[in-house]
Amino acid sequence: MPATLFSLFSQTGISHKLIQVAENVAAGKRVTPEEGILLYREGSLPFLAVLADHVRHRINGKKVYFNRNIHLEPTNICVNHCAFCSYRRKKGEEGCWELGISELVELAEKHSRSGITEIHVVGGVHPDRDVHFYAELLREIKRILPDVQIKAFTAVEIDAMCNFASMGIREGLMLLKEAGLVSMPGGGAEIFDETLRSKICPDKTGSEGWLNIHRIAHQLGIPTNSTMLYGLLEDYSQRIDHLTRLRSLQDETSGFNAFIPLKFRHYNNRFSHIEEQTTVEDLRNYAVSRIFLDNIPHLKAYWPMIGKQVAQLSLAFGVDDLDGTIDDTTKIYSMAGAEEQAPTATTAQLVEMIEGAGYIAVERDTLYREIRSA
Ligand code: V47
Ligand code: SF4
Repeated sequence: MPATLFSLFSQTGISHKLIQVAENVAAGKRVTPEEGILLYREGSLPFLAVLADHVRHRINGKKVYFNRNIHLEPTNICVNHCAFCSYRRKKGEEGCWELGISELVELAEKHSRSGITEIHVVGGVHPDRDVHFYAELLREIKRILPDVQIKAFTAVEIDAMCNFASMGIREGLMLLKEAGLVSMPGGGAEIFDETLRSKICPDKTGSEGWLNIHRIAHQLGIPTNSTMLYGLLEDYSQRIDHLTRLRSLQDETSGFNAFIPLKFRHYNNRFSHIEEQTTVEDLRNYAVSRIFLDNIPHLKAYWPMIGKQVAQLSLAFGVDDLDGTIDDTTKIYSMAGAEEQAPTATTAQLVEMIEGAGYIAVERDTLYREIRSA
């Protein structure tokens, strides 16, 4: 770190240990788990902002990516019982839905008129829908919209749909890839710490299972995203444990495109009594994630979860991806109490958010190939 910045930090009463971490980061060295915990515990908002912005510049310059996308949520009927979920319903319960293939394709076609390049498919684990059903869905979408890229199914959904068809994960993923899957979203990771995981999502795919499904996807040439659910009972060392496991897998495969911190929203679920994290803590979390995950190229702020204003602010804390236009097609976060009850952003709005914060807006496709710079 240049001497001027070093002396600036020492004048603000920041500990010698933290300044040492800053020097290492400035020199391009990897942050250890112990240093990661220190950043979470002691790093002030402006200190973390400077370091995270430094790392984001090294990896992405001043570019901020977005895409034109919609979500398709085939069903919210789910065999699992995650205690933080506000979305899941039992079969026949009020508020449940299950859309058939033709209804889903009709929805996709309707939204395609706005020029989307990506469809993100994600939903509950429906007990009667296996990998053959979902492969057929992808084939039908591709038949009608051959140019649209499909990012679909969390590792948890893949695990269950293959299991229901008595098919191995590798075989199932190959079938889905053949049917049109180009990428997988990062959901279902929650928090890897096994003790906490067994409290918040006891019947979900385990941590090692989640990581292994992503490993197999990467080996098959299917890039994926990664997430961490935060603000729900975990401590900083459990967050760093989670990030360390992601970083190790990325060292092995290089298959993760993006990391998306998912803020626990507490409306209408079994953890409603837990206060949500503050905006300052959200921004600190983006920054530490950017500093720690030196090998995952993109850090995404998912604005339907966090709101457009905080998403714009997050750009100063290492974020370089604002997801997409969405067009009011997802219910996961509106049902959990997010500010965005009908999440929609125009391309112009996303560009304005990015340029307004002093960055360069770049429209991307699902695989982060640049479509156009504003
Ligand atoms: O796995 C559910 C989370 C995830 C709540 O890859 C909750 O581009 C907070 O993974 N509070 C699914 N989080 C969504 C997801 C995602 C979203 C956007 C983009 C991408 C991507 C992936 O939603 C679940 C779970 O971690 N979730 N309920 C809640 N109350
Ligand atoms: Fe089902 Fe996903 Fe909700 Fe868990 S978070 S209950 S897997 S829909």
